Amino acid sequence: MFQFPDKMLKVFKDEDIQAKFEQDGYVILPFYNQKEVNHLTSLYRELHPKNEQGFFPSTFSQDKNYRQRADEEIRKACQRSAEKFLCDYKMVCGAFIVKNPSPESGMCVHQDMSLIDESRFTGINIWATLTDLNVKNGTIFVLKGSHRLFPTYRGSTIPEFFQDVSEDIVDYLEPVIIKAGEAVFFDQSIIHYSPPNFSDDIRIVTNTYFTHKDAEYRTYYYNDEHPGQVEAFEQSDEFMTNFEQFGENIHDRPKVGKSLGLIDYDFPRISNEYLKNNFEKTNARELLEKARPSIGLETMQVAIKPSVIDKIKSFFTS
Ligand SMILES: O=C(O)CCC(=O)C(=O)O
Ligand SMILES: [Fe+2]
Repeated sequence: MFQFPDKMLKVFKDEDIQAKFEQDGYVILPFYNQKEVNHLTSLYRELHPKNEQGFFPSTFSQDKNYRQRADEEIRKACQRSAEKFLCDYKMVCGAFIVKNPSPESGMCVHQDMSLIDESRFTGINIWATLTDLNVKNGTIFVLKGSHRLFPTYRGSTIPEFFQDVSEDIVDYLEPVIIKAGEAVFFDQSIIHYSPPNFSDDIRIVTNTYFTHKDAEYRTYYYNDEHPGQVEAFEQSDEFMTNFEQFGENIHDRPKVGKSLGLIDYDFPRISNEYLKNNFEKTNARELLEKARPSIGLETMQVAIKPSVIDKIKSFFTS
């Protein structure tokens, strides 16, 4: 088990932005200019695999060239704004995350997998949109402040502390409504949800992962042969771009990285009562209901609980 640091190592130049990020677990900032939006949109159209369907992050592609070109070009495009807003950071991985219109294009309520030692560092996504976002075309929803509820080790094999209430969490979420070029910077440990894209157009965002310059990559693995413990692995900075187990063998023990041994973990769990006592209700459920097409509702159930597909399809997800 670990404790969060009392004070996060500073990565935002501006004190107010840093404080807001620490408090809420996310902050919205203007990020790409029109030229950068146009460049990345063309790049996506040039590079992406033609058979892509539903929810599709480039880090999921079997095509290493696509993954690497996307990574390089997105990180380059991020440089201007990253230099403006950030200090003492390293930008580790850039990716496209696309939602083609489909009831299957959502991503369940989740936290992203741990990628660093969170007793010292914070892993942050710059989730920047190339199109205007709204509830219908699949923007994300966040549970404000949930990044600091419990220190967690997260990975596809590790039970989530909110697994008994993932359906109830929807009543407390807030949508992130941002315009093309804007970004939400969010702590990877914040609880978030990404509903399906019910619009007629493709939704393209870039996601760039960064952390403090001194942080090293860590991933965690649970196996019931060791109850009450998780195994930590040291990984290289290229882990996200190169990891090949995001497909069907995501639940296997990692085949890359160096084992750092077993760590005690108390596997926290929360109840609906806990949510009621700690969060204010929002109108998220109503917004989500309204965004669904009015016909065929039974087949358009908003997938909130993780399915096996959800578990294997995301790259930033545990
Ligand atoms: O792009 C999205 O809508 C959310 C993706 C996400 O949360 C993830 O890949 O972990
Ligand atoms: Fe995520």
